[in-house]
Amino acid sequence: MTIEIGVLGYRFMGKAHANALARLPMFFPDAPDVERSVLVGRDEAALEDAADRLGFDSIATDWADVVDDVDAFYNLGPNHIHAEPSIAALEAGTPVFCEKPLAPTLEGAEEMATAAREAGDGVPAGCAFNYRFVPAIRYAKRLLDAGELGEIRHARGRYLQDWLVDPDAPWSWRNDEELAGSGALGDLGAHTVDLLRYLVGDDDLAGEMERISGQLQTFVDERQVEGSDGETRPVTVDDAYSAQVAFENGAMGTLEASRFATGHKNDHTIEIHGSEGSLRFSLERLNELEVMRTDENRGYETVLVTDEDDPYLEHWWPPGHVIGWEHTFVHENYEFLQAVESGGEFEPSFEDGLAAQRVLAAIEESDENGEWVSI
Ligand code: SOE
Repeated sequence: MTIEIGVLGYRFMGKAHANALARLPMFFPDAPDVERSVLVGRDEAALEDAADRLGFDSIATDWADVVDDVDAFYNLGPNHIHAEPSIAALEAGTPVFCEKPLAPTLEGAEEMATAAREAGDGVPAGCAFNYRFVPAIRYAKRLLDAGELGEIRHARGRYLQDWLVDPDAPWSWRNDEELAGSGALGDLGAHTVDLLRYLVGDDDLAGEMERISGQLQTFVDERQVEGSDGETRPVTVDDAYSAQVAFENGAMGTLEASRFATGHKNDHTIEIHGSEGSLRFSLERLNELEVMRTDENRGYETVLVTDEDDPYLEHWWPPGHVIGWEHTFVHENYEFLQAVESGGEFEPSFEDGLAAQRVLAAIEESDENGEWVSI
């Protein structure tokens, strides 16, 4: 079976996923055969050029003409267009892979998760939290699931970038509540919430996030419109957020993200402390996992996660020949397309996307009322 894919969106995420689809046949020969069938967008000229560059057979300017005609629909557009096309595809029985966060609002995420439930088990609906597919994160999950860190006491995640530090950096859809829903909270915090749920959210570890207290901050409240003659638009979302979390099983959590963390380009770090040991991960050193075991008490040791028996690595290069950010998209596409071919489950699903959205909404509510909020 050749899976014909329709993709909405051809900028940053369009390129990341098109690159991943192009790499699959060479590095994952057991992956399903895939055709980059149709690229969807509004600007026909830009679309033609992107389709040519990204290897698509055709273009369409209306997603409604596509969602019922392909074997899988990728929604890689800005957050405000995640819901309607994805729901239409699911109602047509077409599997959907949607970029994160699932939606700008909790209501939108609930509607999308309902559509996925109603589409039934044979129609995978995935939320593209690509950091679950970093080999070092999979290695961390193996340690945690084996109980090697013991009782989880602390889970900490922060995602620091600095691309908006310059007040002259132009306005974009990521700065607008209508288009994005939130700022660093949804764009970056969604990743961290999902990753902590993936790593320690099981009942025998920290469990789900139960209560949260958080704050949002906007440092620069208007930005110039690129290419305009001095026109500005308001920034109606957060530039940064921080939160503290109470997990079901008593563990404590801290979360933060910023677009103003000078000196940090794409620094997503996770730290887990348990009764038997700890682990530390940084996206800026994504081939490594730092692990500390109390019974050896030698402090943190750096594990280079590039051996052939490490997750996904047998598909790439010999040990030590490190991989990068883009490879996480190859891994998540490999898993999603196998689910499409088999009509099976894919995680993270729309349920996971909704679970993350509930945490984001609780942080927004806590920021508004200044109190702890139950999730
Ligand atoms: C923000 O700049 C961003 O592109 C996020 O939207 C992505 O999800 C993240 O992986 C990298 O940074």
